[in-house]
Amino acid sequence: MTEAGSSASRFDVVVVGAGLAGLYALHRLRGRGLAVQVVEAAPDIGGTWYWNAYPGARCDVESMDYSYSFSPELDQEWTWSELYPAQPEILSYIHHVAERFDLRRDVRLSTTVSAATYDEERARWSVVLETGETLDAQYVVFATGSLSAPLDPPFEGFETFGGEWYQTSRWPHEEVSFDGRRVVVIGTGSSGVQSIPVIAETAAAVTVLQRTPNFSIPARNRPLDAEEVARRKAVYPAHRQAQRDSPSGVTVDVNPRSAHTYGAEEAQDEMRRRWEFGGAPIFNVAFVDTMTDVAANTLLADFVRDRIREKVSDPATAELLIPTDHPIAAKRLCCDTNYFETYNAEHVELVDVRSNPIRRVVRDGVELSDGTVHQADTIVYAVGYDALSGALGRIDIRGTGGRRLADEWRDAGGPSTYLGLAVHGFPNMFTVTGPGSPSVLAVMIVAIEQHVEWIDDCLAHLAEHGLGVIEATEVAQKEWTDRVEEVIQGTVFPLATNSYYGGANVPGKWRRIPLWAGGQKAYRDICADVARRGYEGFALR
Ligand code: N01
Repeated sequence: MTEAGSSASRFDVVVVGAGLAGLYALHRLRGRGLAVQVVEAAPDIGGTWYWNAYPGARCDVESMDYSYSFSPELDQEWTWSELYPAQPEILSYIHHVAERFDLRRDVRLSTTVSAATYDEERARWSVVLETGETLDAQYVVFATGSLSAPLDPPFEGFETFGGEWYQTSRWPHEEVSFDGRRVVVIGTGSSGVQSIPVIAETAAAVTVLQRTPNFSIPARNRPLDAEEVARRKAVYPAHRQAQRDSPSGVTVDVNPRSAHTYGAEEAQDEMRRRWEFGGAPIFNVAFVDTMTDVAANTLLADFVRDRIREKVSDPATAELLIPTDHPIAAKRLCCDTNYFETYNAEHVELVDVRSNPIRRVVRDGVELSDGTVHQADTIVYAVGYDALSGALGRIDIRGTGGRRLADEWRDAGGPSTYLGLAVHGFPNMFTVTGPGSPSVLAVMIVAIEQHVEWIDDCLAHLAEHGLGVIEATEVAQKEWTDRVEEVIQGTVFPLATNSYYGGANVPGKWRRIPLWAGGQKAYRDICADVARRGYEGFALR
């Protein structure tokens, strides 16, 4: 193994990305004496939680669940202030972890990786930086995130706008004021749903240009009091294990009963109880068959539709806000604070740009197809990401025989991986929460820890057995990709035909859902079995 510091550009492992995944990979792999270099494009660590500093940005998983579980001491010493953590608090937590485990010294910030090429003769990767430098490594770990390749404003003329404009996915770290401003917001996914109510608190006028409405569940966020925190901390280790043993990474009350076993009133009571409790994780498991049975799903969707009608005073606005084109939770379920209520304010207007699409951005606002111009001082774009494979696709990754990862996946009609961890033809390369794993269907930090620990164990196994190369076999990759597809086809996810889960939001992108929908725990067990059987499905040498 390479000695740390023996050569400035030679490492055992290069990790791309210094978000929650890359930082944990650094901690684990360095802890075993490997020379690790993390490369991060942003000016600071944090990944998603660095970039998404938009007003209202908050995690939709409870803070005491959405944090690293690898250190019981860390669990005890850090105290969250709110049930659902806001972006600044998560970023502070990440900074704390980096200081506590002395991570920053092996992270290179403001450095973009442009290419990575596998040299078969040397069995090593050359990781090329935008600076022109090359890092040489035995292994490369892409901790690049599932929702990290932002889409630019997709409108002609966006750069000609005379006012200020922002992207939720690349929010500046300086104060942005909406005071007295006319703000146009484009996009009503999770980012729009979270930011619109906060922007409306100070803006003079807010115009939301909505193409597709989304389901959203009230977060019912609140401060955490000392007693509750102490109570939870007392059972933290057992709670962490329960998270790992759960279907999605959180220990919510999963209803084991089918919606079909309920009488009408009893079903309403069950859904009402979950709605009042708040948060998306408990709501989409209201019935065991919510995600597999259209009628069960419709029952839940109709319940939310009725709640939207109750919340929004103007019936026409309410109808516009009600999703009708996809099953509930088949696109990522949003979680909000006062989202629907915001449309009751006099200065907030909802405009349907499905029937009258955005034509272009002009100097003083946004012009629709019928010629209407919505005047703006500020435009906020919350238009989403080239998800799941986008960050990997933006790097020129070449494996054996010069094969390009992006071309392989394009030609295969979508990402093809083994376990979402490795790709045939790309030896010694790992992806953390890659396509083909539970990824965005699981609580991300739980999924991250599982992947990083699996990779760490794998590298230990190779070292112990005097091996230096690992590659997914073509057969194992095909079988896994088929299995992922088979599982997703047994769910309602494919009925959401315009979801980023299936690549629909990026013109020309693959159209399949490369997500393991069989549950986080089942997936974890499969990965553990693969390792136990001597890394079955991988060729080792
Ligand atoms: O992105 P999105 P996001 N004209 O893709 C609209 C995570 N996240 O950043 O649906 C008009 O969901 C587009 O409309 P349509 C979470 O996993 C989590 O909001 O394509 N509109 C849609 O409304 C989430 O799912 C948290 O018709 C256009 C919006 O832009 C994921 O990140 C918070 C348009 C994009 O929505 C992505 O969420 C934030 C056009 N030409 C994010 N192009 C939490 O933890 C796009 N749109 C709570």
